[in-house]
Amino acid sequence: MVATPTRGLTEEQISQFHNDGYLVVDDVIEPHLLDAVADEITAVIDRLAAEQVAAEKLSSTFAEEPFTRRLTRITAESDEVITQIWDGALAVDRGGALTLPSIFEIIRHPPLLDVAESLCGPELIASSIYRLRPKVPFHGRGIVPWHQDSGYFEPYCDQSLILTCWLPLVDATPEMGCMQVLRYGHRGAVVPHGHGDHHYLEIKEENLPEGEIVTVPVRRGGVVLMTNRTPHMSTPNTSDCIRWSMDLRYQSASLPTNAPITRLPEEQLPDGWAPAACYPPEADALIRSAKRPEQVIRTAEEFDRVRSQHKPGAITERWGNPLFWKEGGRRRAGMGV
Ligand SMILES: O=C(O)CCC(=O)C(=O)O
Repeated sequence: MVATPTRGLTEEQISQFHNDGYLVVDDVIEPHLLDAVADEITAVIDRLAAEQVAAEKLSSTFAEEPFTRRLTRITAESDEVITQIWDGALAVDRGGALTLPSIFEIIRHPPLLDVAESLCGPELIASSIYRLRPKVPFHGRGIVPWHQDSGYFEPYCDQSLILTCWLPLVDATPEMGCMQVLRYGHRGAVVPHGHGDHHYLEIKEENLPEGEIVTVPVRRGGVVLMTNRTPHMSTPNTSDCIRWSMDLRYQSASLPTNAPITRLPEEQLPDGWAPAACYPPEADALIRSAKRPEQVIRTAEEFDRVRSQHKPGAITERWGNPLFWKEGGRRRAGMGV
């Protein structure tokens, strides 16, 4: 069955998002696009698992297992495959390229961009801060503590909207460790963050803003939208299936960005800001534009080129924390966001 593409958000949905700090939208991503992501990830797992078998660290590649269980079987014997996936090994076999084409197709999926445009405006930047999360049952790394995404971003973007689109590749239920959000918690400032386990930033309970904890199950094809100040976390996966999910981020091109674009007159930033970005370590890309369509990034190869030419900028050591990022490095373990 093909989902009916959503043509952006209604006025009511937009106000609900701004009021609550989050919104669930069903049937945004067409199933065949999610199937394509699962297929490409499976090909990567085939390769990584075969390497582990050859190194005698794994007894089998477990190729007969379904996508929702295979990594659990592998991880029971060796953590190396899942660790490489968490750390962004998905594209090692493309000569350092970074993005699976199927993932890029989701990043540029028109119905998803329609939703993002409803909130961020028509000149849209896709951030490279996209994450693929294989949340294996009872595996510690998938448990993400309370945080606001702005805890990771530069303070000058605190009051701007950087939209997180969290989308599962499988139905995400409470047992599988779907998202929890603090409804209304986005209304104030970015609160202090410290370091939790697995290098994720964490808001201590006493620093959590006022709000109502809401568990947010979402069906495959749906998206959970959050602001960058919305406190959120995810609970343990106590089911017997892997909660595969991705989180993507969008913002307006008028905000600080390192995307290689010609800024429009109305987008000029104060001196010294360009090419400052809300998250300088990773590359931004123009993903939709009516005013400079020739600069839009349209293929995974172009996206990879922007990413590989990007010179990671330093981040403000806002919480007195050690940097997660190494100059010249790529995504590193623990880049929780
Ligand atoms: O997927 C998760 O469990 C956590 C996701 C998250 O924290 C995020 O998207 O910012």
